[in-house]
Amino acid sequence: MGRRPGELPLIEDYLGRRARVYREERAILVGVLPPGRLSWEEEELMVELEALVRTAGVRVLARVVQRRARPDPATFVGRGKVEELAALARDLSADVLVMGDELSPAQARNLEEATGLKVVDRTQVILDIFAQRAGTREAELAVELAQLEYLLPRLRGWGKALTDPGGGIGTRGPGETRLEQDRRKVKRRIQAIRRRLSDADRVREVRRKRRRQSGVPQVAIVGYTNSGKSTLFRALTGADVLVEDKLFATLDARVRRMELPQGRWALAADTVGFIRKLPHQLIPAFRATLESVREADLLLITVDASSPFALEHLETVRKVLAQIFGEAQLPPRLHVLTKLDRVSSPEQKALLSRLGLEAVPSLAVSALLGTNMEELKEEVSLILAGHFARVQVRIPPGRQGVIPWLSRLGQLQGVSWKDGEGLAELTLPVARLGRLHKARLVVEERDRITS
Ligand SMILES: Nc1nc2c(ncn2[C@@H]2O[C@H](COP(=O)(O)OP(=O)(O)OP(=O)(O)O)[C@@H](O)[C@H]2O)c(=O)[nH]1
Ligand SMILES: [Mg+2]
Repeated sequence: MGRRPGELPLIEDYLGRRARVYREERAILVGVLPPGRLSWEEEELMVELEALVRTAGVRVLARVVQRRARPDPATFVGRGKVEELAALARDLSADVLVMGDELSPAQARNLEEATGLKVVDRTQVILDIFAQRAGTREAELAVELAQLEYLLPRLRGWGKALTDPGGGIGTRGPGETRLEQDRRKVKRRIQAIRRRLSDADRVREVRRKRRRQSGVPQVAIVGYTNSGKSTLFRALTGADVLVEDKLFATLDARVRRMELPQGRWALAADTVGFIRKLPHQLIPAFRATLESVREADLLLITVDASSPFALEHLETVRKVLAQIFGEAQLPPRLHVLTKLDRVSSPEQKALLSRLGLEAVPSLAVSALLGTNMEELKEEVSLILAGHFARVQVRIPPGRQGVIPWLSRLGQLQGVSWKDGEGLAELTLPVARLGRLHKARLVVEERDRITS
């Protein structure tokens, strides 16, 4: 991101190489779990952490899980484990410990001092991925804000590093300690970013209102990260969006028109992937996604049917949706079981049929090969049928000029002419019917389907 003169340095300038993970680094992953839990919890923690770390580009050498009732307040893992980690890191020539949860500033500092290794937590890894991937100015600002909020309470914790000579960031005012000055600068920058983001919010608000007023139903594609949302979005809308076998390939909500059978259509939104325990600092960065989810008339929930953890991912998605909607009622949902072409083993097939037994209706597709995509569109069209009306519009002699307008208003299925008078068959959003009446056109509703 291009920094303007006078703007505050990035988080890296404060924390040095502690701020981020780097491609050439070699990592040991460390998690703490309560004793005797199910293996899925371990998988959930460690597999996801490994995927995150790999997405950030770092090599994973080992995973270490300690079973204890709760993390040690001073060093996260127990004292004995600290020694063990230091020895393991020496053996493997590892240089960074990646922790499975967010550490307190003191825990991170103590652990670093005790092991002589760099210590990075899950939040930092996620922030790092977001920073690498932010593609719009708004996303960049939201990520920077999250980083600064993470940094602020840690300025004290990293006191030693900051007072090291050479790590300088500007001169000190009289009577002001370096720490106070840093904190003030960070806070000022946080305020400035918040102001700029609220401008962006206003722009988005206008766009959102316009979409709502258009009366065109909105479909949000949501799901666990890497479940195939963008691939499905591309297949449904023809839009050219980034698809990658990485977590958080998509960072902002994109909206495109999606054509449906029976002359219907919808506005589809691709969204940021859900994961378990998203760092709270990142919630503003998810705002665009959250809004398109809340506004949706239909949620297409993608589930990677080829993943052995498909049911668990679905559970995570369900929890995130419950958080987003709170007391409000969820819109209609459809589970789209993706990557059908990869489902081949008996275990995978068994899982696929279990997924089909969920309370929410489902359809298995391969967006990559196009399998069942027409069926999916049919299904979506059916669910959204209530948003559309099919009408006949009488076009009085001399008013042929309205035809281009009609075809912008809806899908024009055809016009027949008799004695200079036209009869247009039109499918349009119910919310637009009033515009026909306003244009003083005589309308006969054909088959308004309500579902
Ligand atoms: N074989 C197969 N691979 C698929 C299919 N759909 C998606 N993929 C692959 O799965 C990976 C993730 O796909 P994306 O569409 O980027 O997933 P996403 O849910 O948008 O991911 P994030 O934006 O990172 O949360 C990519 O490597 C895709 O090529 C499918 O139907 N079949
Ligand atoms: Mg995506």
